[in-house]
Amino acid sequence: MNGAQAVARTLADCGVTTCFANPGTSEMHFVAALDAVPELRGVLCLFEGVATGAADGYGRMTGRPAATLLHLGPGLANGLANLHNARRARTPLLPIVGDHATYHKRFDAPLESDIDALAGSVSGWVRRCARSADAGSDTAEAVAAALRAPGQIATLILPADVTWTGGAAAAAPIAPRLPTPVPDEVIGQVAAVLRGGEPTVILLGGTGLRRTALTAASGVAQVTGARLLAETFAARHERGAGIPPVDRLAYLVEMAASQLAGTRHLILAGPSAPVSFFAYPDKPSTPLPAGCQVHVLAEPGDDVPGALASLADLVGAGDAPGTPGPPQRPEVPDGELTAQTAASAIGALLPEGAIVCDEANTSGLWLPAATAGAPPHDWLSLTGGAIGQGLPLATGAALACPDRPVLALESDGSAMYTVSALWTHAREQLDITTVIFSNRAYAILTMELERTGAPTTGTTARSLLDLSRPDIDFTALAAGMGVPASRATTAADFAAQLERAFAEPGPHLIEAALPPRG
Ligand SMILES: Cc1ncc(C[n+]2csc(CCOP(=O)(O)OP(=O)(O)O)c2C)c(N)n1
Repeated sequence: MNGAQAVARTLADCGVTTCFANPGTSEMHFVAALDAVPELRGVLCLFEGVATGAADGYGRMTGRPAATLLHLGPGLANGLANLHNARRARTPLLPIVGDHATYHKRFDAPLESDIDALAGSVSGWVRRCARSADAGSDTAEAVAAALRAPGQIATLILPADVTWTGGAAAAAPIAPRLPTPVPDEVIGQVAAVLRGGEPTVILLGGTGLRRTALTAASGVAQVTGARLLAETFAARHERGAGIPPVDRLAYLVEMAASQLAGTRHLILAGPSAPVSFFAYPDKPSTPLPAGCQVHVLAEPGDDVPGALASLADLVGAGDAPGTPGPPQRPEVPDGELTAQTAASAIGALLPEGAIVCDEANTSGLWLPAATAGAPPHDWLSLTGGAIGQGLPLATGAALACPDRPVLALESDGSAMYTVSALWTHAREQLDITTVIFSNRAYAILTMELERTGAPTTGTTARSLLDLSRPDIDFTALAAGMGVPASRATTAADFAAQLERAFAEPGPHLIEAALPPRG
């Protein structure tokens, strides 16, 4: 067995069954090894940012890492923004980065670069495989590292000669570190805070936003009077009818501050303490009111649902069912197509079990309310603020859950970063409905221009935030990559096209022509 075969065999034996790949010369032996290991499915992505974003979506939905095959430093660099989002999501993910043969590196060939430095910027674990005899065991360690609770990026750098040299062997899986149980003492301290009766918010994040955790948290809120909020950009939030609803902490720091006004105690169940996304002149860096005490019930690597369940028992909410959200959908809208009427159509038609990949940005303002009472679904957000995530994320979610419909909600500017994901949607015939909110602007930045206090009247500045001249024809882009596409100009059109896309298997794209915001 050569090193590449040992890596591929070990991945499959460790339960890694998908590899999002954009290979080059140094990865040819790994590419060839995939034919010898049919349990490991290679999925071609036409840009590395698609491969890494897809692995993020896959990992969020399965709890298991996908591998990505990336070509030396430049390939990894192209994938870094979505690896950054995956790091923020705490997704288990296993980039395999090919490198020059060990003896070739000293010649400083054109693709030579500092892969270790690039990998280190997003990875919790990095290993450069030194010889083919180690390829299997290094791979098994990488899988265990990726799975280490709560999940992290574990990067394996694979020199070309390691892949083609024989004498390698597959290695057995290694048990990863599981979520840590929260000590009774900590749960007791948090229960005491809740019993104190002062205004308290429980901020839920990570695995605290799954159904069982939400039910326990909702019981705690019912019995103690604490309020629940969800972190602003959750990796995966289970929501919809029958699941206790939780509002998200707002993106804008002054709105988040008003949600938290008067709070004396903030209890963290999964997330870090909230901060403002950016600094602005004259605005605070944190939305927490002065004097608010922060208590950590559970850190991201802890057993967050378990801690909430124990807390519910301790405060006498063990049998309380929580307050599940009622089934409630908006009417199918009529009239002008706006972000608001589009949200109503989505709320009216969202299929049960849908996985929503949300990169709608400013067009997404009305989505949470419109979909709160839709049948149960998962909501995946832009965790790290690096746009260009939504279409790749949907790719991975669809491959992870082939029996569930996926809805990618994309704003036009963000879609263009990784638009080649549509080609993979078509090639793999993924059941993804993509909605492009086409407002022909970087609309959020027109708001941010004002919020930062920068002068707003310059025509050059305005033109850098405007996506017209020329208008982007997303139906033509989609058709060119094999995805059936249509354009909606009224709310009724949009609803009809959405209904059709949900009813037919395979990928579809709908360009929602919104009033221009440029
Ligand atoms: C990787 C990356 N590059 C640039 C940015 C800066 N940025 C933030 S929002 C934005 C424009 C978003 O426009 P669009 O996706 O059309 O959404 P809209 O604001 O119109 O709702 C840009 C360029 C970013 N967040 N991430």
